[in-house]
Amino acid sequence: MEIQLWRSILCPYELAVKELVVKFRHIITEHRQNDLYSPIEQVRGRVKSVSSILEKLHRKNIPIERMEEEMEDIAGIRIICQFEEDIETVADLIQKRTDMTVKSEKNYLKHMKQSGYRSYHLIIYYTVDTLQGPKRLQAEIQIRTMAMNFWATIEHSLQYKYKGDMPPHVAERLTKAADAIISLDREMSSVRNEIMDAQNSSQMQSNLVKDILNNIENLYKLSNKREVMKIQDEFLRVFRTKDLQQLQRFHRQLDIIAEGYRAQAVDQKGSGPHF
Ligand code: 0O2
Repeated sequence: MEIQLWRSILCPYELAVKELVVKFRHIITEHRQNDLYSPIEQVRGRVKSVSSILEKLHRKNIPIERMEEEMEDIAGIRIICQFEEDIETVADLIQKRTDMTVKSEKNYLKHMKQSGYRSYHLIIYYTVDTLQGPKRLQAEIQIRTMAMNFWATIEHSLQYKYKGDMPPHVAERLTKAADAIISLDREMSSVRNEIMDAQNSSQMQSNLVKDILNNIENLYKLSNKREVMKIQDEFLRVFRTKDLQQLQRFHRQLDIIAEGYRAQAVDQKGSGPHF
């Protein structure tokens, strides 16, 4: 196939990957802005390289004309979660969306691959708007924990190095490592609530500080500078106490003062900046 033709075939997939990455990253943002724990930690995306497409077509005996129907992972999204429990939450979230339709699912958590590979895969239909009109295409979403991703990345590199002919001693080590990953995920799940609490508090503090500094900055423009300096000193004092409740109280009081001057911080939960 000519290079130009590959480009035009892959172009909508590039758009789909970009859009999907933005949408999933926005889920992280929405959670964090609302002081909520995000089940998604990281999102990455890629369009399969031409050489990797050709290799898979050959391996699976797929005629090139059937490529778009039969190859489900030309567009690929990888969602990384902190805990195994988050994987199901994310899968549910995807099921409920109106802008993507789930075609099929593969649960390699319940049914680990012989290699030791664990991950949750969803194939979705997703429509992009192109110059030629709307185009419905398929994308693969892989959802896994950081630990599972670590294992899969290493194993993938070794598969590439040994070209499917992995020496038994390496395969054995990978199997042992896969067991260790299962234990690690289990251990992390057992302290999940404590970790989530700590992360929520830290996110809440970060949102409060952002809001307070915005208010102080706005007040500085609108009210008595000496008063604002005093507020700033008080903020630093409260901040140094590391007491979230004190910080919340200070935030509420400052909000009332700022309201009086119509200098409230721009709503972090949605509305854009005022002109
Ligand atoms: P790449 O380079 O990641 O794009 P198959 O290729 O037949 O194994 P199938 O039936 O198309 O896969 O779907 P499946 O099993 O859901 O696998 C699709 C993708 O999952 C693979 O894409 C890998 O990314 C990942 N994957 C599946 N099995 C393994 C495994 O044992 N180890 C690792 N590291 N990753 C795996 P590609 O096309 O193989 O490659």
